[in-house]
Amino acid sequence: MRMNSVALLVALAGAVQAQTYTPTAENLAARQWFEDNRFGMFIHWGVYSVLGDGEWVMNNRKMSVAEYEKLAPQFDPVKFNAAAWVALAKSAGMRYITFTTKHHDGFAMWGTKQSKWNIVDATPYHKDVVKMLADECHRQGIKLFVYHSQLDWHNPDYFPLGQTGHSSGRPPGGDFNKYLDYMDAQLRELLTGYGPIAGVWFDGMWDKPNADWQLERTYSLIHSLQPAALVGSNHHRAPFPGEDFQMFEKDLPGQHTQEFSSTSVVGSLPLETCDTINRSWGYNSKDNHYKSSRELIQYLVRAAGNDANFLLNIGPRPDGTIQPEFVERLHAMGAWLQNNGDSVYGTRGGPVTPRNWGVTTRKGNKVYVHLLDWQDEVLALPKIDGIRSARLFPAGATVETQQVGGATLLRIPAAERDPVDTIVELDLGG
Ligand code: JFZ
Repeated sequence: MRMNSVALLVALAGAVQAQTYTPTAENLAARQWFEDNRFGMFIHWGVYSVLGDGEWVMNNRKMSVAEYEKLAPQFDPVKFNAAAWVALAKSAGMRYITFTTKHHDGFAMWGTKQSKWNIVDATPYHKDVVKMLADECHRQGIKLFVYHSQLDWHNPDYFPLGQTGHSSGRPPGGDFNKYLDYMDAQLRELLTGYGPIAGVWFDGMWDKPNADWQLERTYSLIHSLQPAALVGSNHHRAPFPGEDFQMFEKDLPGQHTQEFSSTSVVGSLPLETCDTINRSWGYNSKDNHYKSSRELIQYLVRAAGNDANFLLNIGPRPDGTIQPEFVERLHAMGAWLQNNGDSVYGTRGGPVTPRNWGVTTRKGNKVYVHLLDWQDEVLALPKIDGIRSARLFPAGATVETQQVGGATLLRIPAAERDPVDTIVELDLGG
């Protein structure tokens, strides 16, 4: 009787184990690196950039594959300068780049051998920009993640169709398993020919949420080729086994400000949230709704206070240049991080949960209180014990604190407040 239940338990544990993904030590170290570095550059760039109307233009304008393929001969980014792009990311204080290797239009930004629908074979440029970018990232010490769309509006084997891509004119009857083989073969190329890849940022599974994506097969392929590569997917659901970070789009974790993330749950993996500088991911020549540098810096700080990274997007122009409105804001963020970065990099979400007035971050025995939107002289926090000193960061002026009942009061005269972020560093000693 007893033996039987033990045997049952062993069998159950085995079954659970089969579905449990155990990250390697180097993967766990990479997760820590990811959380410590907090700020990355998202780049949406592809043949769609030619039309200057965002990365969804094929679907939005109901273009057929044949019509859309005419964009490739027009995509000739002669001014693309990988060194300058990577240097721009670094000057913004960004520590990694997530690049669209393949978006929903299926176009490969590297010289894939799986299809001629790629930048080397189908454009007059004939160069492998993923290779150029990867080499430059490695040279300048920035990590490279690859964005990869599981949704594909171009490949005839992406069938049955999901919620999008219905005007592409592909004949019905493709073989989805063949498509998944194709995707894995492309991922194998990216994970073997381009040096260390920091991670894979999947997107598009939401197009066919109930299809058998064979995630375990794809995820274990990635981890077998590069164990430290962090897998994440923009599916807006709780993480699946084999994923190493969880992402939120245009949303701080758990805030549910976007309709598509209303059901997302914050799990225990490292978190990342992404957003745009204007309102477009891919280059959009008419979109001039730029966020201010202040808003972008505050978003980065709020992300850190929510224990999340911030992946901020640029959509370069089709000639390979980056518009001045983006460059200007990135430089402003970099300048701010030069002075204040110690309160962001290497931190985790702090002891006070995010509030309307701002957030807290922590690192070792230091707590950083970030006042982002606070007009009054005194701020009351839930009581923080053991404060040895409180000072403005980085300037150093002492901040008066007072413990009153269940609260810790900070007094910051108006003259000492910073319109972007007033940072108070609390030293908890110990
Ligand atoms: C996706 C892409 O479609 C978009 O082009 C861009 O790359 C962005 C970063 O990711 O956008 C999404 C993904 C999921 C939903 C909405 C937009 N969704 O689930 O509603």
